[in-house]
Amino acid sequence: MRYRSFRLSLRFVLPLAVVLGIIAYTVVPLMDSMTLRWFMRDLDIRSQSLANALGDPLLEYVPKNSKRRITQLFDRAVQDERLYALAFCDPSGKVMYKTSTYPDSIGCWMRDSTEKVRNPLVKLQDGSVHLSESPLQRDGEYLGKLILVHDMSFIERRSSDTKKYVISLFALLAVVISLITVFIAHLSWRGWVNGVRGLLRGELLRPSQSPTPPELRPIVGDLRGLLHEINLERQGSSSGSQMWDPDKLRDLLHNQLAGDEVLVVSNREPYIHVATPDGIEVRRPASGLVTAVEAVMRACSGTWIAHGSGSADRQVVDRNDCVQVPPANPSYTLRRVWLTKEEEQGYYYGFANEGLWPLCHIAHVRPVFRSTDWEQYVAVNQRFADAVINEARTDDPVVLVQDYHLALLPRMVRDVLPKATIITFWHIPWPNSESFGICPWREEILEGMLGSTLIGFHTSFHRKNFLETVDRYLETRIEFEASTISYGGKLTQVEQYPISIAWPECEFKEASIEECRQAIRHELALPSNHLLGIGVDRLDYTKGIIERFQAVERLLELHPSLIGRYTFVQIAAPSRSSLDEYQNFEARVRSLAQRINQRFSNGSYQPIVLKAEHHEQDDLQRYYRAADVCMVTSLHDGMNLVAKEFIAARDDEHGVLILSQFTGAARELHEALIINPYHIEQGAEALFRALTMPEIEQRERMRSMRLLVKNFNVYRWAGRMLLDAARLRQRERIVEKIRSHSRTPLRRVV
Ligand code: ADQ
Repeated sequence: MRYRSFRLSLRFVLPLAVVLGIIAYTVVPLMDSMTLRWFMRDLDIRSQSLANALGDPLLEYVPKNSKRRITQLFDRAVQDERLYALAFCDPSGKVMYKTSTYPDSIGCWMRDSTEKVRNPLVKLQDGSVHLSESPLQRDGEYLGKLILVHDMSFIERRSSDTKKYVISLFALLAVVISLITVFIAHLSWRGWVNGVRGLLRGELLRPSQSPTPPELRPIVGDLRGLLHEINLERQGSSSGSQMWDPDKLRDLLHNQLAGDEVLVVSNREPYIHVATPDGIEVRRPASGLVTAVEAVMRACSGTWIAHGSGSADRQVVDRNDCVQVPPANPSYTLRRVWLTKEEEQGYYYGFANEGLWPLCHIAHVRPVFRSTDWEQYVAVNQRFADAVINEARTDDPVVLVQDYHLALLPRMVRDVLPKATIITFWHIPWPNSESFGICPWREEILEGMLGSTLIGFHTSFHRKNFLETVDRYLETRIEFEASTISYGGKLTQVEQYPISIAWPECEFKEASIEECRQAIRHELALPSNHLLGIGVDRLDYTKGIIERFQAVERLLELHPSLIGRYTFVQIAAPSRSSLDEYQNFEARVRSLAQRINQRFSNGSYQPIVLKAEHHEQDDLQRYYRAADVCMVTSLHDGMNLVAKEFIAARDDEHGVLILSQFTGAARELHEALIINPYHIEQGAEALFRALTMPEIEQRERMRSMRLLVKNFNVYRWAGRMLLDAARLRQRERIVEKIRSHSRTPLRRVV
């Protein structure tokens, strides 16, 4: 209380002191000099008119040397209270006539002893006087001069009076200003305090509840983000500081989910059986989703339901369409769903990859939406949902739904298994609400997804885009602070879970970095000290492969010394090749590589080596370990696991990662060289910087990124999601118990 009144009085005193200070140090001196100048000008005019008035009588009396008359004239004149004294000097500078008041020290005034013109203001013992002189002439003959001495004390009196008035006026003004300041400050402080209080209570964080004052809007946004981050951090830390690994994930499933049944459902299967002339081969598809989720499934067993797309898939399944995987060391069940060619065309190639994929990625390829594709999409989602329902042994399984191919499935499963805990993870970006609004079936997609208990995105940006999209197109209740959506009486939590990779366990004991460097250079017929860049992607227009090649070309233009010394290897797994867009893209990639190679080739030297084929993981590791630089230049990417795989592969803490700012990974891997892939010059500069980066800098950057990827690995990604699911599940069970109790009639107490 005392502090508050002190603050209030401070708010009053402070402006007052400021205004008074200004008066004392600037206004008063300024005013003094101004009034003095005014009065001096007045006195000069006045002296001139007095001298004129005295001129005629003097012209008469001076030649006659009439001392009595002149003295009388002077005495009459000095009766004016302001005229203090008068004197008349002859041409030789001698005082001839003067009033008794005329100070001797003035003499004939004009010049002092050093012959300098005197200041008209002279200080005498009694005060200051003002001097002026006026020559007396008759017919061109100089008779002498009249000296007029004016008393200045009246000026000082007037000046001090004026000073008093002005100071009082300013002081009054200062008081009024201070009071107004205090009043306004008080009002706005109250507004702020209420605003901030509301903010902290969360009122302003819920836009639907009360309008946010404009000045608090930026803070509200920041605070919302911060609260969410803190929440996530709290959840992360509550899950233990120990590093996440398969054992910890297994423990979590046993302890938190009490060994509940886990079902994964995705379009892509983790193992594809392919018929070859040499028999059946098992392949791992080039897919970020598979890379991540497979590691989790190995840890927690359960069943993975996916489209059986391999030519020999049917040959290896049992009568329930299941096969145990991984083939070398089976630890979970793969249940295959069979699709006809038409279904695959409409649902997978059509709606998912010609519609939703370009819709969610800003890569300037127009999405195509066809009603026939949509019908297949609905039908196939139902097929997968039926498979989940059939596989479920309990009525409340934990179902992990993967990606944009299965957006309708959560609602379909929820309708049959209302107690299921459904976690949907969206592996690709979520666009802003305007962009998503292009989809003719936007409401259906959103409703389908809201059948989930939990929806995950890689970044907070995509999470917010999703909340805003739902807010715009569906009648829901959204708690932005808690990141929940209430729709049709069901609550969906929306969170960000940045995906990652499984940190390599063996730390690459088989082949050292040096062995990999030499082996790969040997295979490519390059000298052992040749500089090597690497890119690893599916052949997809979102990955920025064209821009990457252009950056290599620009690098060689700018630094011709690198021609013949630097080669870029692009490993590109063919993907969705039956779509025109992808065929065109592949053709463009090939022809660009060819053009650049022709331009810079020299003997056997080619700056770009394009390996448009699938590679096994071990092979990819060798390339990662052999390269000096890895380029990830996606035009838009949910996360991008290649960036993390490269980092994990570099146990020598060398090598530089060039990373597009439009990947989710760029939000975590700050020590990479972050670039805008559309800016070709920037890409070329980053390449040059990477190739010439001192070892110590490479080490520092790589060490920091390795620590992050090691700790924030895929087990943590899955663990955090499952922990959240366990909490939500627990809450649902409690709510269910309360409901069933309230339905039981109370026993009458007799
Ligand atoms: P993808 O678009 O498939 O994944 P990404 O994250 O880069 O992209 O993962 C690609 C995976 O395929 C990596 O594990 C890589 O090693 C592998 N791969 C790439 N080219 C290969 C090749 N030629 N041969 C063999 N393997 C190859 C989607 C989203 C991403 C998100 C992931 C995971 O588009 O943004 O990071 O899901 O959520």
